[in-house]
Order: sequence, then C-alpha cells, then structure tokens
Amino acid sequence: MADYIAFDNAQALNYIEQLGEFFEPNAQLTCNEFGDGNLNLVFRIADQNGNSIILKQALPYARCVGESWPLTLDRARIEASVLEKHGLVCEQHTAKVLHTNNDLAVTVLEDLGHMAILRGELNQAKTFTRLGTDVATYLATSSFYHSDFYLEPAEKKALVQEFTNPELCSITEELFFDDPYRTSERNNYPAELEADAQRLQQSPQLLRQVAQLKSLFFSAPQSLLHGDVHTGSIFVDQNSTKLIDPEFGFFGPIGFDLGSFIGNLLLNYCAQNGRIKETPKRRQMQSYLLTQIQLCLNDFESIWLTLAAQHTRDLALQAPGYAQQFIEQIIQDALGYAGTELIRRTIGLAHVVDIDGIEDDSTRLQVQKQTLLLGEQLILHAEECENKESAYQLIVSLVQ
Ligand code: SR1
Ligand code: MG
Repeated sequence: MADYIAFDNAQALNYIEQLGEFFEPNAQLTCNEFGDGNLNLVFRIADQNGNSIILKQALPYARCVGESWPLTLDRARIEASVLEKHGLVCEQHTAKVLHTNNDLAVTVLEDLGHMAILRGELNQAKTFTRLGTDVATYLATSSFYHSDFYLEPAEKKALVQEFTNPELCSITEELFFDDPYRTSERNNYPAELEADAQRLQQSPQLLRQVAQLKSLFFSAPQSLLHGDVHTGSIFVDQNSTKLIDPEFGFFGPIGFDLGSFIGNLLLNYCAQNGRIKETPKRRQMQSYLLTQIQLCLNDFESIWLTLAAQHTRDLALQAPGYAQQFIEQIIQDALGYAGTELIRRTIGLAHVVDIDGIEDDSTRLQVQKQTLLLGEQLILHAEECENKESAYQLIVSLVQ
C-alpha cells in the first residue's frame, strides 16, 4: 500500500510517467496545478503534441479553509466510482475516468479543457442551447438506473453501503440546512444583509420546511446522486455537456441534484441584474436561463417516465400512475432544494462568483436580497406545486 503524499507538479508528472499508460515513451511532458475549487488539487499533464490528461488528487483537508478542516481522502474513491457508475448509463454526459489510486486519492480523467466550465460562461452571458436537455438526460438516466425502480433490492442495498459518504454529506447537511438558519462562524455576509438573514432565521414556517428538506436528505436513499450539481461542476461547449466532480455523491433524494442545478441557474439569473446593464441583453440572458430550467423540468420528467415505463423491474412500482406520482414529488422536492442552494450561496460559507464578482457594493447587495427572497419563497411554496408546469410557473412568478 502506497503512503499518501500530496503531489507537487514534479511528483504528479513523475506519477504519470511511471504509469506509462497515457503518452508515448519519450514524450516531453509538462505539468501544471490549476485547481481553483474548494477541496482538491487538479493537475494538467500535457505532451508536446497537445495531448493531455487531468490528475485530480484529494487533500486530507478542505483546500478553501485549510488544514483546520480535515476531510476524508475516501472522497476520491467515491468520486471516481460515481463517475464510473453514471458513465455506464449516461456516457455522453459523464467525464471519463482513466485510472484510480485510492491510497494516493488520485483520479486520472480525460481532459475536458477544450470545453469550458459553465459558471464562467454564464457569467460572460454565453448560452448553450443543449444545456437544460443534457443535464435533464444526465439526471434522469443516472437517477433512474440507480433507483428501486430498476435495481434488484439486494444490489441497491449493497450500493447504498458502498456509497455511504458521511463526511461529505455532513458538509452539505451543515452548509445547506444548518448554518444559514442560525448564527454560525462560517456564515459570510455583509452587515447590510443582517435584517434579511434574521427574517429567515426567525421564520418558524421556513425553518419547518428546511427541516423537512434536511430530513429527506438524511433518510431518502432514492438513488445515487452526483451530490454537487452546481454550474462549476459542468463542462460545456455548443455540442456537449459533461458532469464532473461528484465527490459528494451518495444515495439520497433525487430532487437534491435537480434542485441544485435549478438553484444555480436562478443564482445566475439574479446575478445578471447586477452584471448586464443593457435591459434587452439582460432580459435575453434571463429568458435563456428560464427556458433551460423549463426544458430541464420537462425533459427530466419525460425521460424518467419513459425509462420507468420500459424498464421498471419492481412489481409494485409498476402500478399505473405511480412513476408519475413519484416524479411529481421529486419536482416539488427540487424546488425546495433550489431554494436552499440560493440561500446558502448568499449568506453561507461557500459563495458563487456570479454574485461575488459584481463589483459595485450596492448592486451586489440588491442581488443578494433578491436571491434570499427567491430562495425563501421557493422553499415556502414548493408544496403548492402539483406538477412541472406549476413548478415552472412558480419560478416565473417569483423572478418577474
Ligand atoms: C467546504 S466545501 C464548500 C462547497 O464546495 C463544494 O463544491 C460544495 O458545494 C460544498 O458545499
Ligand atoms: Mg466540486
């Protein structure tokens, strides 16, 4: 068993050379660590001909906080295994794993550097027509094939054990459902938002709905989730969409992933109020974002129901109308989780550059007030939405 060390550029390059699998024997390799995420090291190793791969290594702590926040290296195993499982059922939208080493917490991945991270592209008002449909395809396919509708009960239970991810789940449990709703040292917001934060923290109705969402997150192993579907976990170009970084993966409520994605599109929607000054251009971008949310809801439901009609193996779950009823509940859950994503990204520990990148303080503040209000209203009204149409109408009514 190899002892863990955190690589520098030379060690990452040496590791790849020793493997001897990815480049010609005499290739002139270079290596560059460029990770800017919250948790890991990310190296690109390239040869003189432009061939390249990515080596991702988990650190034994959260990179964004430092060694004072220790974190399991097992997340590298989880991440690579989720990618492999999701890749088997949705290859076209899942980053490809080329090699893993659990002792070193290393995963070697295809280099998607010819594509771009969605968050940065949206912040530059770039649009991708396939986005909503592609993410719906990924979420519906990966969640259906890892659910009780498809897996044999014993197989499902074994997988739930294999993907038990307590430390990373605990981060989500605290950052999404605890910190924003009480005083916490990890919360991060300007004094001018104190009254808004207090409003959320003192609303019994909101706290009950958040408790319900957390309870579901704790105890609903519906399927193998990605666990962190924000717009920094999605590579895009005009022809394709690929999901990366499922280190928060576990068996949880399907609506969590769908809601995280919708929540991030809504964060960008609100941020555009402070980013694009010309009204027609801003409206165009915001209308694009709403269209992608609508496409995502519609396609998620129709792909899931088609898969369920053709491939449900459990006898009781084949009951007429049950798959539809199940998905309507997932969509309701997703609205609530979208609301928690809006709130935690505004006043919690981990923000988004969509909003933090707005230079003018008072403009940024207006956007933050909007995301808090939108998040709160989504959580409070999610249960009123009986289907995808009313879910979309709720979103539209709250952003106008
Ligand atoms: C300490 S980790 C903070 C956030 O970064 C990850 O991408 C997850 O979204 C997590 O909540
Ligand atoms: Mg990540």
